[in-house]
Amino acid sequence: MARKPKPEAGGGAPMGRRAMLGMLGAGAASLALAPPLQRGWERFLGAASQADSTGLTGLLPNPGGFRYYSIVGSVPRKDETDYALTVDGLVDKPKTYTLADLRAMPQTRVVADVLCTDGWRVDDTPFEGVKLADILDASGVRSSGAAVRFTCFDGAYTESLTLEQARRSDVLVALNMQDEPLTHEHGGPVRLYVAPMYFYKSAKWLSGISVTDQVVPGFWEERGYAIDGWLDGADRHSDTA
Ligand SMILES: Nc1nc2c(c(=O)[nH]1)N[C@H]1C(S)=C(S)[C@@H](COP(=O)(O)O)O[C@H]1N2
Ligand SMILES: [Mo]
Repeated sequence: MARKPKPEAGGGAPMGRRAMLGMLGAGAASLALAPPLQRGWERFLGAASQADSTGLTGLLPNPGGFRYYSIVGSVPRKDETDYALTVDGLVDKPKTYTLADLRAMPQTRVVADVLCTDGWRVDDTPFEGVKLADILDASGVRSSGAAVRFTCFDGAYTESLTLEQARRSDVLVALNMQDEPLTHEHGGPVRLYVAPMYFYKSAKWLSGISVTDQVVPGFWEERGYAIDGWLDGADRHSDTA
């Protein structure tokens, strides 16, 4: 599948009809190639046609909200009673964290612009949680470790980072978004948040962190997305935590 179209500049600006039709075309192309997204696109287009007789209003840049993405139709709900985050792979001290464990660790707040490759953005969004670097440090990463693989309790989505990327201070195991506990729809109770990269890197419903000896491409990366999902202008060499 081709890479999703690049985001429009300037979030709230009206989009020309040509651009809207271009997005429709891109959507139709991904329908053919990515069946799991089809339901999402149908809901999306359905909502658009309800909102406006042209059927295109919903494709305008979102004035302030997020769109929900899930590659699967339903995801189990988890809370403090049954949530678990497993850290394993090339580490000396594998560990399983409860939500209470994560809440008891030092919390970091990062405010940055969220951008999806589909063209919507939400500027200045606060996320808060535990630095992934702290979790990696506590696990005793072996010298053979070079990358991190993320798995999710939706049972399907995966993501990856190099160890160097994973140790940045703007990469969080996030518990809060917009200063509220992460909702189920946004990947709660715990999601990954990779501030300097496109939002597909920020795996929702995070359940596993595994240190690997090389990058294992994630769900979208196996389908043509860049493994390094840097945003334009991101400082790729930001100091580590
Ligand atoms: N588990 C899981 N994580 C995911 C996705 C997904 O489908 N499943 N979609 C990704 C994409 S493409 C985007 S844009 C964001 C959307 O996050 P939101 O639903 O909170 O807006 O989640 C990312 N993380
Ligand atoms: Mo996305």
